[in-house]
Amino acid sequence: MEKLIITAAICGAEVLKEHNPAVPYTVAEIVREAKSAHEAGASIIHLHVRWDDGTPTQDKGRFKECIDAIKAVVPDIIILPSTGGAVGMTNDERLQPTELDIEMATLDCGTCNFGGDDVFTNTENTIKYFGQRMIERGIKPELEVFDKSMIEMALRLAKKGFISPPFHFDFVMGVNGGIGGDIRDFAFLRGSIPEGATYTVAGIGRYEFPLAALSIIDGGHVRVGFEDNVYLSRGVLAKSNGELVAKVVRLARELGREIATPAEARRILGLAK
Ligand code: KMH
Ligand code: ZN
Repeated sequence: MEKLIITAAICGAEVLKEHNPAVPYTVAEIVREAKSAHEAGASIIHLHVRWDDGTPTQDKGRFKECIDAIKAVVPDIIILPSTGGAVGMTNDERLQPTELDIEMATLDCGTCNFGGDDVFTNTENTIKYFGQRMIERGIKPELEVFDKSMIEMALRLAKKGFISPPFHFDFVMGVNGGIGGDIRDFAFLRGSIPEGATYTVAGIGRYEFPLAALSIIDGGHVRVGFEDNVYLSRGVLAKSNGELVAKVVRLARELGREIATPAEARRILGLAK
């Protein structure tokens, strides 16, 4: 079995300091959280950025500032910017980080309710547009799927040339509007991706660590972080993203799975560098 790639989703667009005071907004806070996650064992940082007041932005300059600042402290880490941004942003607003020198980016493969009146919109034409951009820029997409139909959408668009193999999926499970986070949900998604594809699992809220354990056993990879969950255990806020990553490392060690370095993650994912 390959070593375990741990992605830290350190910031997100929706989670606030009101949920956990350690949620990063400023560049310095984002660097602090990326460093803590890297030191604990993360090889990928899934990056959203904010203005200093916490407002989510896809501003290219802000992304560059954050990426440069992270790379100055942890030069080898893989940065995986979001092209999802926040609910309600336009496609071109969302695509700004793809204008930078990045190895990977998220590619959201369908529309999903996000609670209340929020709808995270990704039409077929949006997915084609984003996929095409990533092919042109040599950026490997992480295929974000919030439901099983989104795997089918990704594979259909791959046949039409908008997404290139080898595929790397992120099963985002337990979103209010997407697939649940139980074992049968995991098995359904896991059994629906093609042979040779890699995947990571991002369990939302209380699903984070049970799904991490399943993925560790199954040979998949794991995403944790404040974007998905702010608790280390029931009622106990994590002090940092590093604490969440460290818990995955402990689970992996107990289950006999080694942790991938960024260089090993690049090899496993077929990244050029
Ligand atoms: N914040 C969500 C609306 C991604 O990063 O691509 C979208 C999201 C997915 O977080
Ligand atoms: Zn995200």
